[in-house]
Amino acid sequence: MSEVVIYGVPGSPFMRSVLVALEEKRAPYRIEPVAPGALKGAEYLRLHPFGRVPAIRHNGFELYETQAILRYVDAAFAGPALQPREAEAIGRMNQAIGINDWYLFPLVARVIVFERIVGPALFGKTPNEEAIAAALPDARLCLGELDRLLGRSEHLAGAEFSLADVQLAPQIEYLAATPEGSSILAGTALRAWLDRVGERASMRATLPPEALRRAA
Ligand SMILES: N[C@@H](CCC(=O)N[C@@H](CS)C(=O)NCC(=O)O)C(=O)O
Repeated sequence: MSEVVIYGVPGSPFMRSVLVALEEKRAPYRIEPVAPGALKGAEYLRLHPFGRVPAIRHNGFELYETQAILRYVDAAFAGPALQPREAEAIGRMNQAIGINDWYLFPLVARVIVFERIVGPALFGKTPNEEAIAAALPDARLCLGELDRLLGRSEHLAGAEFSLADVQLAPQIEYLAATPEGSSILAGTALRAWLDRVGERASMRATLPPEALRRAA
């Protein structure tokens, strides 16, 4: 089995989702770290013209966009299926992934996690309290809606662990480490889900670098 090369900034929650999927599949992989300052450089832009992480190369095949990579990994490797087969579960999985990509990451995590954790730990910045306060309504909406959709299910798409959990858990784990995320999640089913999913070997094996964990 040839290894997957993952290009990314260690600590990126999107990159961690890819690592979690590979761990779940027990697929061989190697991380090729990219410095944040190199993301918009000519060399990296050849691999990912939008200058984001992650991107992968596998058997000469190059791919970027986390959703696409996750589905590729699920199709390319044996091991437990990471996508349900039943229509409603497929719908829920894709809905949760959409909420992440359109609302949770750009409107909430990108602000609160950056201001509280990434900025101070990696760039020595002081949190911008106004930006954090402005993101709170979307944080309540996103986490509240994910909590509602999860309901009494074990996982986001229903009974089975799926790409929805793979995509959302790294993002929500970071948010949960901020005072704002922690307070919104307190006592919710989503908090219990995060604790359950966070105990999986794939999540334990892919923890963010120490500097980011210390800052949380
Ligand atoms: N749609 C992309 C989003 C990836 C993304 O935004 N990654 C962040 C790191 S977590 C990034 O590359 N940020 C660098 C930047 O915004 O310049 C995906 O799903 O892979």
